[in-house]
Amino acid sequence: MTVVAKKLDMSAADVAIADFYSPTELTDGFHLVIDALKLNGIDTIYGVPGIPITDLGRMAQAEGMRVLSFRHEQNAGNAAAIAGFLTKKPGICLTVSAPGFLNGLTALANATTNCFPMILISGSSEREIVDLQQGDYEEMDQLAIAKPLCKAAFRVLHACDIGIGVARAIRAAVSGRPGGVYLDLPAKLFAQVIDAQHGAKSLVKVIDAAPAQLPAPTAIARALDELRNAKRPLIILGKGAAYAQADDVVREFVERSGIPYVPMSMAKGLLPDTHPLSAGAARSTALKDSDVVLLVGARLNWLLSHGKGKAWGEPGSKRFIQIDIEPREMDSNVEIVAPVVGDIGSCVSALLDGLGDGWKGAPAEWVETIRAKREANIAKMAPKLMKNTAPMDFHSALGALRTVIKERPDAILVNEGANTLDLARGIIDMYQPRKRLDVGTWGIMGIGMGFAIAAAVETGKPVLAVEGDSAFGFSGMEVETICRYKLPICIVIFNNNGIYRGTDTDPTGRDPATTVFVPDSRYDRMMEAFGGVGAQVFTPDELKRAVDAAMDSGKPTLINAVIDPAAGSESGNIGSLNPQSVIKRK
Ligand code: ADP
Ligand code: TZD
Ligand code: MG
Repeated sequence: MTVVAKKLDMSAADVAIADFYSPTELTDGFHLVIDALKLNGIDTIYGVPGIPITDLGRMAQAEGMRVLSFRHEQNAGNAAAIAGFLTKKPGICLTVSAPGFLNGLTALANATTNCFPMILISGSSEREIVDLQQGDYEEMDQLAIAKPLCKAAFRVLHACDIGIGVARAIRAAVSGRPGGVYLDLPAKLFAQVIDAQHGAKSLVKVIDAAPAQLPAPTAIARALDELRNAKRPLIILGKGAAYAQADDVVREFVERSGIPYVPMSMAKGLLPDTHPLSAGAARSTALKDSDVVLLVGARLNWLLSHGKGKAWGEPGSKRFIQIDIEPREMDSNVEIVAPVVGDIGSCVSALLDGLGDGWKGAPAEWVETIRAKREANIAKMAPKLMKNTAPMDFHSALGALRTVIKERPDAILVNEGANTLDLARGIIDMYQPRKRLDVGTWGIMGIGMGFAIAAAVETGKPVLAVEGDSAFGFSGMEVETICRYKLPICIVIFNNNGIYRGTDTDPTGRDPATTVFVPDSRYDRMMEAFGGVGAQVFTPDELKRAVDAAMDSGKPTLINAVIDPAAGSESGNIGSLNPQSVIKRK
């Protein structure tokens, strides 16, 4: 009793009285939540404190967990989401009720969309009052609101159910297709006291949270038949393949099969982008002219033009094989002639075994076509990356950062923006798996600082965050968090004075245009305000030197890279998605 009573801040007299009446040791909701997380190997929480979870954070820290406090829940949620992607354990985001919960919910929905495992744990108000809508402090029916936006949502009402609640949340987040889970913990739960032994017994250590899912032998045989009959086979690696951490077997399969591959954005580096079979720089040709396409942890969503249309060449020219853990992903956009349902490690191993000694390699003519196209495209791009003049454009600035990552392949690259994103994705080669973290399936702005912080915390590696000036603004206040925890993060702002470009004007002459910001802003001074290092650079050489200094020092650094405001194009590479008005008004 005494130990627990002290944690509850009882006076000495209260403790004596409690000891007299109750010989057994007690525990409470706070401690059971912490014990349940720790029992399952979860050691880090990202969140924002407040009623009713302030003490939960404090106690978790006191119990040895890493608890990182953010300035806004959305950034804490993004941190939790990417922690999930990097570690295959659910990242935990902890928020207060209604507004804090809603701020975290965007990140939860984004995690679910991207198939990242995370658990949003929010404190909530009194059920009796919420359900009668009597106006409690931060009243909101959070469970109902979360449900349609995540993979699963649970509420725990009794302290003795915390163990099961946490276990269900963990299993739901990481098993099958990973995703976001909401766990609703009402204020009253935390202070509920139960017998400590009973409490300890109620905890559940989740066994085999994400069990291997073996593909059916017939599915493997069907897929191999398709590959054997292909004249122009192509592999597309998606972020599911990066998440799966089956790096060796994926690499072996690509190399043994000799089939060219295109990495999706966050799968870059699974094999080095400089690999002879990489078709990254020949993407258009590879998509258009291939005849059999093997998708590995990549969905045929908008990022792959839904598997149809001009990007994929002649209608009917393609046969798709798809490896995915989610059976319902098959035929979501076009017919999948060889669905392979299972986890990527097991499926790719089975394909590799099936290639056997009889596999003759991919047709040489096709491999050569892709190689030639890739080399031609790389040669065409090269001079643009080498200019060393001011003002910088995207290409010349990215040329410098490309060299930084080549020299520091274990650094993690976080990337968001429009031009800053699309051009960096093409220009900066990645050399190791799970080193490129970006806006993902939704193309969402605001992931930058949350991703950067969690990447540094979870991996201990240096982080380079390449940010459009608009993109950075969505999570910019977290530079204080970066300074507070002294994280080895170097932020480079591509400052072109606005969204896409900094040159638009309001035709009426009244206000700034909708896409422009205060010109020549000094974002570097934001970092200096909190004790970090700030720098402003005008040329690629200056940029390279400043980034190298930051990465060598490991100090929080923000580099304001001045980019020609006229250099960008509307929406980067995806301007065609903008609807066009046909109405002309005078
Ligand atoms: P990208 O954006 O890189 O194309 P997507 O997010 O569209 O990637 O696709 C990732 C896919 O990977 C999802 O359909 C998901 O179900 C799948 N996936 C995630 N983890 C695994 C795994 N371990 N085994 C098999 N498939 C997985
Ligand atoms: N809000 C959210 C949450 N996500 C979004 N994707 C957008 C708004 C729309 N949007 C984009 O798609 S890119 C972008 C916005 C606002 C910013 C582009 O400006 P930037 O990049 O400065 O970050 P460039 O280099 O100037 O193109
Ligand atoms: Mg910009």
